[in-house]
Amino acid sequence: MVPTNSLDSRPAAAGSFNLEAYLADRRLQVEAALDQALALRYPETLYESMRYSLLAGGKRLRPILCLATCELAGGSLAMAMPTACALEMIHTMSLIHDDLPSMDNDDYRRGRLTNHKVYGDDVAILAGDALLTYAFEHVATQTRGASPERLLRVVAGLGKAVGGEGLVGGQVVDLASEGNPDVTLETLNYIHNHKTAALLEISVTSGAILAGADEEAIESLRQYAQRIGLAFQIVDDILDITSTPETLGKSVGKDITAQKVTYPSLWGLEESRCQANQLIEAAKESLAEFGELNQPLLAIADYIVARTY
Ligand code: GRG
Repeated sequence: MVPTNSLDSRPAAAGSFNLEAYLADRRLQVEAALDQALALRYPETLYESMRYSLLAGGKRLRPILCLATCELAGGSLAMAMPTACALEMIHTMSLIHDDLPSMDNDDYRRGRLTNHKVYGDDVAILAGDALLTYAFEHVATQTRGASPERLLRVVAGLGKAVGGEGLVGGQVVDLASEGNPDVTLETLNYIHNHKTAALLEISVTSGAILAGADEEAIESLRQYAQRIGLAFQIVDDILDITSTPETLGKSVGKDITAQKVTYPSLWGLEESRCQANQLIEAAKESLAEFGELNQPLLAIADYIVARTY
């Protein structure tokens, strides 16, 4: 049976798993928690700008992964929800900053005008800063039912995923590589392991850490996350070439215009799809020890390569 809206629903049993219903249910719960976590208040322009991007839709993949691994490890959705919301706040702030004229310079995101196009660069930068800092405050003050040691480990993991060893480091190397046709596969992997996979990794491991999973399980989940993380980025590069602005909700063809080396530019489209599929198969193998409880994570792995946006 597909889980319902209950805060403590368990993952569906093998063979009967309905990913579409599962994702829809989890998105609904994450949307409600995000809306509640970030009320409109003074100064209104700042909070409107934060809510504009945070509540603009998106796949909510990072929070859903965190909730899934918390359940997998025997925890509740309620226990992981503040971390799940924080992951989405961090992801959203990185999109706001990424879209700025001094970075990727995008006009559209999630099917609507980018934050700086509506609120101006100054407010967009500050909204990103406020979302980032609030994410940490929210996890630290709102998490219930996890020990202080586990909570501290999650907070430290979030910090590492965001900073110079994570998103920021990846973004700096990405910007420095623009227009350089000699970027190697090693550099490309560095960029995306940091820009994309690092946040997915803490999304996957944080839920399990909060629930008290043992180190072996956390390590298997880390391996799963690193593999889906790179596959996710390969698919992102493919969609930038093959999709439309209507489907993606943002500009397409950006990588070619910015003369970026991407997986398809190194390998071609067919080999890129093949590599993404291989990574997904390897990711699924990392979950063998979890038995039937691994159904949501297996299905999410398949979804990452099958997705159209
Ligand atoms: C984190 C302090 C700090 C600053 C930001 C701008 C920046 C540093 C990093 C860039 C990070 C970035 C934009 C990575 C790309 C990751 C990616 C593939 C995003 C698309 O994710 P989806 O498809 O988007 O899950 P939705 O809209 O569905 O949530």
